[in-house]
Amino acid sequence: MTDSEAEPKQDEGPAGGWGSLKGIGRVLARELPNPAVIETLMRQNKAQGYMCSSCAWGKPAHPHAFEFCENGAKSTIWELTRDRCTPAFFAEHTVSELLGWPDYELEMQGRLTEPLRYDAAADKYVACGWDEAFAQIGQSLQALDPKSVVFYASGKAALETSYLYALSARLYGHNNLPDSSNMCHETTSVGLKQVIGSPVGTCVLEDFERCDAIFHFGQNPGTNSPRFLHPLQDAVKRGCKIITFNPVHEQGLLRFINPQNPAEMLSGHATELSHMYLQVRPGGDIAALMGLCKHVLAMDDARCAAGQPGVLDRDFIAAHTHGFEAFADSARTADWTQIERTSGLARADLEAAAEVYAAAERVIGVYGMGLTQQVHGSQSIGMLVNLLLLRGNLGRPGAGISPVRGHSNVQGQRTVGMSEKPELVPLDKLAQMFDFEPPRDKGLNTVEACEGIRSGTVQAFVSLGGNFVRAIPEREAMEQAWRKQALTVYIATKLNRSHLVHGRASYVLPCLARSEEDLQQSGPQSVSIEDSFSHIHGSIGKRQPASEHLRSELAIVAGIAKAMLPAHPKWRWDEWTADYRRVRELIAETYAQEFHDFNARMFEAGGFYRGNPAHERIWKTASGKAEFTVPSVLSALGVGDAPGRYHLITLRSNDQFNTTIYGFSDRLRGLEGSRMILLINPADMAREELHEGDVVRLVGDAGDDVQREVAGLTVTPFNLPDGCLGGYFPEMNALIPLWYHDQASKTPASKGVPVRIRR
Ligand SMILES: Nc1nc2c(c(=O)[nH]1)N[C@H]1C(S)=C(S)[C@@H](COP(=O)(O)OP(=O)(O)OC[C@H]3O[C@@H](n4cnc5c(=O)[nH]c(N)nc54)[C@H](O)[C@@H]3O)O[C@H]1N2
Ligand SMILES: Nc1nc2c(c(=O)[nH]1)N[C@H]1C(S)=C(S)[C@@H](COP(=O)(O)OP(=O)(O)OC[C@H]3O[C@@H](n4cnc5c(=O)[nH]c(N)nc54)[C@H](O)[C@@H]3O)O[C@H]1N2
Ligand SMILES: [Mo]
Repeated sequence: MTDSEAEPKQDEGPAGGWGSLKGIGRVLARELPNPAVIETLMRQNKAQGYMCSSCAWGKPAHPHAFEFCENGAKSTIWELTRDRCTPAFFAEHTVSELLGWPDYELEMQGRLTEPLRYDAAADKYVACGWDEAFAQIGQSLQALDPKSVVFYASGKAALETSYLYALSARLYGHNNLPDSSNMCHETTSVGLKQVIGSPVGTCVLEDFERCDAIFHFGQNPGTNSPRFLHPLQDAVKRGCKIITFNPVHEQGLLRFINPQNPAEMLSGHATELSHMYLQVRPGGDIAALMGLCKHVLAMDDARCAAGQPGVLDRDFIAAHTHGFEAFADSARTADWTQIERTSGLARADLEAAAEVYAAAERVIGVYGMGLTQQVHGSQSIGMLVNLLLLRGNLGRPGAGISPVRGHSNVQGQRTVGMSEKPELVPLDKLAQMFDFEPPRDKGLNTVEACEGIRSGTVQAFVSLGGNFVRAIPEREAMEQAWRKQALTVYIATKLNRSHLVHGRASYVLPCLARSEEDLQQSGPQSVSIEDSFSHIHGSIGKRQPASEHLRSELAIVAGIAKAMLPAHPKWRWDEWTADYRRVRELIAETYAQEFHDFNARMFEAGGFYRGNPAHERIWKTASGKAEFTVPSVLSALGVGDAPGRYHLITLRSNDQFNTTIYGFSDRLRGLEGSRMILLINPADMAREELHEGDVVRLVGDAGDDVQREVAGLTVTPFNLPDGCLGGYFPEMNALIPLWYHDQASKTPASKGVPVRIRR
């Protein structure tokens, strides 16, 4: 095949449809879970049910018969697999040997069954009892300076567990509480808070039933939040227009067949989702939004000059915002040539999109990692807010801003105190409730924790879920530095690479999954989580645990806390473990406004709303108003264009959940069989004299003289903007410099990574 014949891979039929059922079937056939998994799936995301452990999409008060998606089903089946990773497995394999295994094979060993301790002499993990593990971890932590210890959480653990985990860190003496949010929506927590005073989205699920237009930036619902496709489809059917900005033609934003609708399934009739699909360049969103705002202002000027009603919501701007004039000046003077070059979009398209915006009474701005994982991601969010403010599209029904969160409880963990920022936590209240002097200094976030591990100031890492070593940037250097730590502790369901890149002493503590029955002294326990729309839901696990030796995440957190801290009459670890209602009472006492009557309300259909001042047009910003901001740059990229330089975006396939690889079928993008691929458009292929199937390396091009490389990538033609490459997360993480992060929040900039292609 010649270059000109290289067919970009794409368009594998609509999202949803039969493909999603096949996807579930494949995982079912391989994992052979307990047949009772069906009962769990039927209860998934319903009141009194089990809250899916995949993404954080909202759970409606009136659910579908099957309120789960392909990926939610995969996640549940993956938890309830019959495979077991027992001490016998570790007796057969040294850690050095397992380090050579692919991530996929590690997790495929199945559920961890017993607590494990690293035995350096044998270079193996060996079984150890819970008492021994807790005692040794407690002793080691007592010997360390608390400020040199990090307590990380992946965003899955429940509110009850997260509250106790953060509390235990503060009782011990640090605020080093990064969670996966630091790699994800921290840009929202910081950037959105600066401009509207709220660190989370203002929308509730019902807003999607009323909006007239959705401006959708850098979020991929087909893969990452498939239940979002239902409200999107319903919206389009009632005439709502979706305008999408994404460098990749994601199927989930183009076409959808609802697998719950027999007529659609049989006829194959898909709903066209996006009214306009604008293939923005990586990091081009600030420019694109500037173009939209510029045209809205121009339309307003023209109408006012003609004596017609304007386009802007002047009453809202006057009453609720600050900084309008400065922003309007910057948009009016912005240069279309620069906007077109930076965004990669034509002025006519941006003007047409702006006209949709101006004609819509109610608009929602949706975004995901395409905006947050950029060096100037906070400014992109500021620009999206600017656009919404122009017509008062915040804090009223059918309008607002909607960051789509990742892990099922990542937003909730921040709500109940998992934060390295002491000012976000009611420390005085905690001091009074638990009779101690909390640490008041700022703790370490993800990037700072990594810096500390490299410099040696961080000595121990405790991990509540997740696969931190694999999720962070700068893989080579970080793995080397990781091993210098005195202690690593991993609370996990399955084996992953982080467990193998361990400290001098290391423990892997196996926990119950959310779908499993959690029996404590007072009986079966339930837990709770918060979704993307700030609604709190109770969740009950009913499946038989994967092993009799497992403990709940909460019991493990309490076990470590008890061993590491002195005894104190107010620190009732055993009592809290025996009955999680006691923990919810603590949460309700700490956060009375949001969580009053927590135990009584936790199973309300659709969840209970913990509220959001910006939703009520109360702006908790410095000025007391919503802020218009003037961006300092037009591109969100940290490193500009140069001959031979490409901007790599790291992508998720629909056959993975973060570092957990379910399989090698990226069905929605038509990519099958391998994750070691390099997506590139045919014009760039021709320029580089590359052919489909060539195997190349990517090298870092951040200009800091550090060698970064990923080799063995098969060239795959794909529909992308010029100068943009695509590759998979986490395989590409070695190419991302640790210092390459959002300027305001330090969220690693995993989209728009500067690289060059080498043979
Ligand atoms: N199946 C599955 N579901 C998941 C996950 C998973 O791994 N698998 N992960 C969960 C987690 S933790 C998270 S945070 C969410 C992540 O969900 P998303 O926010 O959807 O994150 P990504 O898939 O990383 O990237 C989203 C989109 O950004 C686009 N993009 C890249 N660069 C740019 C840019 O410069 N501008 C614009 N406008 N778009 C850009 C990409 O093409 C991609 O379609 O999903 C959650 N759900
Ligand atoms: N290049 C690049 N890097 C990225 C991203 C990107 O888009 N591109 N995305 C970033 C984002 S958004 C995120 S959120 C992070 C993800 O980073 P993490 O949240 O740290 O990683 P996960 O892959 O979600 O963690 C998977 C592991 O969690 C454990 N686990 C699963 N279920 C449970 C459970 O119920 N309890 C416990 N205790 N353990 C469990 C299993 O052992 C599994 O191996 O990665 C970030 N890194
Ligand atoms: Mo995430």
